[in-house]
Amino acid sequence: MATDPDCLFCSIAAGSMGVEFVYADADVVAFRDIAPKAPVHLLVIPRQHFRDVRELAGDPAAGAALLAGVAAVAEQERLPYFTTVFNTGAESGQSVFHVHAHLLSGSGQIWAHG
Ligand code: D5M
Repeated sequence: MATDPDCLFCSIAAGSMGVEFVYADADVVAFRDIAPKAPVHLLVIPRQHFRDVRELAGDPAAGAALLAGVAAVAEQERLPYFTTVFNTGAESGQSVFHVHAHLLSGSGQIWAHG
């Protein structure tokens, strides 16, 4: 499995940063965003390193596993609705170049992440 020793989210996924996982399986981990933009703001990431959603698209099984992880987290956290955002490229607001799904929910509002 490809990981990048210089990548923050690879280190988080490896468990070496002490970040608490809300959810984990063989392919993905989920944890709380450090700067939440909604009452529920989780990040769901593959254990394997992909720079962004474009690179992830080159591995359909990994892409499907990430989406399955998003659904599993939502089910576990009993979220009846949620918004999922993939920022792609610095101009979009992507600041960590390890693909991650923002999962936002709560308070009956529509949440976006810029
Ligand atoms: O989203 C990257 C997100 O990652 C941003 O919302 C902050 C979050 N972040 C950065 N470092 C951490 C740690 N250490 N724990 C939890 N969350 C973190 P982007 O779409 O790239 O802007």
